[in-house]
Amino acid sequence: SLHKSQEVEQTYIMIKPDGVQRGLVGEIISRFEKKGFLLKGLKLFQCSKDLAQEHYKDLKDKPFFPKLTDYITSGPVVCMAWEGDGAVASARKLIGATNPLQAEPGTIRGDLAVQTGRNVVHGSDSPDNGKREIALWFKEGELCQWESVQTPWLT
Ligand code: FUP
Repeated sequence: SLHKSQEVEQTYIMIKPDGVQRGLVGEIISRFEKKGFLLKGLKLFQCSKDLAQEHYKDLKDKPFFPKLTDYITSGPVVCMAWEGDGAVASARKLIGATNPLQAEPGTIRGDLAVQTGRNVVHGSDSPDNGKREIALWFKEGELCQWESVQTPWLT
């Protein structure tokens, strides 16, 4: 079934509406692909307010929560599931700090964004949230079980 291959860590990465609008989809996907993680799911998707609220439920009492869910639903996002040992923490490093002005050069947010409220990409903050978010954003059958022939060169 959908969430069986969980000996291997998976992270949910999402290009937010500003990343899609600004034509940064290829650039952002490319960074995870070049790093060497395995792409297990990918789709362009317009999400509902309900889904955005569920995704960010831990932040529901924050003052910026309504703006955040408006932003995430303002246009299509790109949903991705990436797999690999240590993928969650490594993806967070590739993404950079939440505030793009504090994100290091070389990170996605450090190179491509200026506003916390328009920080172009999301990445799960724990392996458990990786599982939870992939189950939330993808339906059964939308994830592919495959092995890259490059794997022996990467692990
Ligand atoms: P991150 O894990 O880096 O995405 O950061 P958080 O989970 O803390 O925040 C989720 C999203 O809420 C951020 F990507 C942007 C938004 N946010 C704000 O708009 N203002 C804030 O002060 C903090 C976060």
